[in-house]
Amino acid sequence: MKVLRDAVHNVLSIDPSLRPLASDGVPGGLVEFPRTEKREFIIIGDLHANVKNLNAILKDDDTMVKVKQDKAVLLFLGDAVHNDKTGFTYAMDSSIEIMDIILGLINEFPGNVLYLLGNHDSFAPELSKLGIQQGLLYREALLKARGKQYVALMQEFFDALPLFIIHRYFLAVHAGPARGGLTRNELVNVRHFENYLWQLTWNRLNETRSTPSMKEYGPEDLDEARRLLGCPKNIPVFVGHNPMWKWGDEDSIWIDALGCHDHVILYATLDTKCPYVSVHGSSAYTVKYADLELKARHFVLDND
Ligand SMILES: [Mn+2]
Repeated sequence: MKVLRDAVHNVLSIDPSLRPLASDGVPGGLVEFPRTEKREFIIIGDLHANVKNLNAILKDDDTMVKVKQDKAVLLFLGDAVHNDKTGFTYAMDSSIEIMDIILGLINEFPGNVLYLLGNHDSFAPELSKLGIQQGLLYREALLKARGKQYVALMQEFFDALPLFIIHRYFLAVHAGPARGGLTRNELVNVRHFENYLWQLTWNRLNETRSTPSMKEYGPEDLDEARRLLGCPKNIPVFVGHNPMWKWGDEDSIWIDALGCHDHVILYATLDTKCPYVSVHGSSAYTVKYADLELKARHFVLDND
């Protein structure tokens, strides 16, 4: 309980010079880093309760050493919970476990760990995967494991999360831009615009290339989002949420899908490959792969 309470406090205590307050005085939806920001940003896509992949990323390439030394920031794109693999959509223990790890990271390094709100970071009944209401199941599991107060506090945690990052070298959001983009003021006050809140956490790429509906975005919306924020035309936009499995499951990063430019969809749920992104010193980001053998090797050694 204390871990979660501290995490809510830490998320709400992000420096207001980085995270402007909304009009009601509550920390807003936008975190914007100054142009002088020098740290490496390690961007992690949807984990969907894949604890192994999270640990692999944290161990890869001295990630945690850099975070401890204030040389790197971990940026989670949301949706760390709810295993999305067929046959496991009922399983909620891994969701509780992965949030324990992330909440611990937020508390240990509040200035170096950011978690953006995803559509799965919710107890909402409309969250359903293969007909299974994962939001409700997660709530039930938490209720059983941790009690009523913990569930209420987790809702506070969801409500405290920022949704959008502006950095000199990139933009990041869980699902994608809102149709036609949003201004800074709208991003800061996004919790007052239910429709925008929904779009930033649920929007999908328009795959048919027809006129997009209000639930879809395309290359022009990415361009409008960049323009409204005064960003360079080619600034990369990192999102999770829209895996393109139909193009294969050899990898879980999709760059410039469906006619978009400087657009990266990032997922971290595969058992075979675990991509993540590093941004350091320029918009020329690096795609890295965490070593998924690491844990298996340790396991063997531990059992010797
Ligand atoms: Mn999502």
